[in-house]
Amino acid sequence: MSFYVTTPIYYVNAAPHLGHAYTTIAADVMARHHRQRGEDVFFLTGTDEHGEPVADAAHALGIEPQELADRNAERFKALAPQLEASNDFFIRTTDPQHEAMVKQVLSRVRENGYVYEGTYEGWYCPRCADFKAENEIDEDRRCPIHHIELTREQEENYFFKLSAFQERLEELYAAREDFVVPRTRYNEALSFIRSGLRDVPLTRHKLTWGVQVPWDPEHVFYVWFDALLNYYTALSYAPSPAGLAAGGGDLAKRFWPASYHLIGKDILRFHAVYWPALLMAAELELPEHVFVHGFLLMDGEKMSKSLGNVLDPFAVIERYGSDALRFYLLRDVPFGQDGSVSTASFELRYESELANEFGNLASRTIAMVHRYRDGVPLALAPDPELDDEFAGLAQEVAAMIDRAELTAALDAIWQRVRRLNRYVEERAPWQLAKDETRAHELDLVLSTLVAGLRVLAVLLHPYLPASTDKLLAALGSEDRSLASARWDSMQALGEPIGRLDSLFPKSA
Ligand code: ME8
Repeated sequence: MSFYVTTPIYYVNAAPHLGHAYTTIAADVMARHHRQRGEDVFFLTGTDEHGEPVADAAHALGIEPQELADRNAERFKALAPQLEASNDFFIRTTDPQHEAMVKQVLSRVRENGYVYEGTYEGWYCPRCADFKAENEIDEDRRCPIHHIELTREQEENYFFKLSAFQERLEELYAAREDFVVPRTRYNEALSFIRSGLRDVPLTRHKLTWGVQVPWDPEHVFYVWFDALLNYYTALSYAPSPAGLAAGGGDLAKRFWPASYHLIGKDILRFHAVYWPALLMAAELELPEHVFVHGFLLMDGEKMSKSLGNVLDPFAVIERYGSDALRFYLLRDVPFGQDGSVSTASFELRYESELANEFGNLASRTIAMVHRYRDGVPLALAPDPELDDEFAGLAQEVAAMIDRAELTAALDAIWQRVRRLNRYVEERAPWQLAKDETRAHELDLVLSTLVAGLRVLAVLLHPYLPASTDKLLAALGSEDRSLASARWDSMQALGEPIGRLDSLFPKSA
């Protein structure tokens, strides 16, 4: 089994912000979960460095686009490890291997008859690097996303014959109802297709900052075609990730087509319409799923670098740690929908859930095993009273993550965190410890808590990699595999457990 997950490649016209961190975190949760299943995983992220948004930002700063790209690509690259993102490769679209492969694939698209010369005229947003359809434009001719004035552009271009794929795209959507998820986004993409596809510019000749068109060096490829192809080109030169290596070193054989492209709803049309059409034109296999998440909102507006209302993920991580940020974003904003984020709701989740519910459960369990049993829980099967809630949990979570329901899966796990907290309260081990005749009951409760914590730590590992590593180490368990989180095979190891510092200190 192989699993290939991608994030969008981010524009280097400015520094990374929380919105970028969000998609990267979500993709990382999926990648880590699939590795826990023993699958051969490839997780790709990177930067989109060509096109007008980058060229304009560089000129505004009085520097060359390459210099700006180098500067900001470093910041995006640095963000990944700070988020604990386990990406296998970081692609930059200025990588010469990427550029060479873009030329090769788009030349094939032309040889296959899907490219022609023509004149394009339309309303253009330089920040989106996109022409807007008439029905997207409001009366004052502003970009619905950036609120800047659109410009009327007319250009001699090469065109991509998107219209030739009208029927095949409709067939694709009819045959594969989970090609785009969630459903609302599928419907949106399908209605765009049904409204009639028009050909789109494939090249630009007013710009020089891009991948040169091999059959006409006066032109560069329109940035979106160069960018979308990253998902494919990366596999031609990324180093092989450690893994099962089925199919040898050829990553395209091992991982293509992608299992999931994760994207925000702002770039739906490119991924749900242009991308499959382009792949058909290049005779490449289509991805299994495009998952479209919503926007993180602050004060009701989409956070974006151009609007300036950004919340700095670096600052949040420095104070609370990356796990807290990962947890908050996937817990508080239902994955797939828009959601507001704020420091107040962040602090509430941190205190009430991470510190009080999970952190406390872990530290009091470990403290009780030390206090009452000198740090050695008995090797007993866990209390059958919890079977209903814990047996089958790993499979339930896996099924949800298969559908990219990351918030629902986290919620299912969290209900069991709460269940285990209730179990402690109901059984009151501190009372049992006072009565020698109830020693066996106490052993059962302690073994059950240790087993329950191990299940929770393994299942939470993709969401909270740093703190669950500490917890599993304290529990004496090196195993992170999903199989090790099966309740029916679970028992305390009968080995001494370690000590644990507070996982989520309140004074953070
Ligand atoms: O569009 N909420 O790059 P980009 C949630 N280079 N997610 C957000 C967000 C927010 N407020 N803001 C950004 C591009 N994102 C192109 C992509 S792909 C072949 C080329 C995330 O830097 C979300 O994933 O504008 C969104 O789709 C992406 O960042 C846009 O990043």
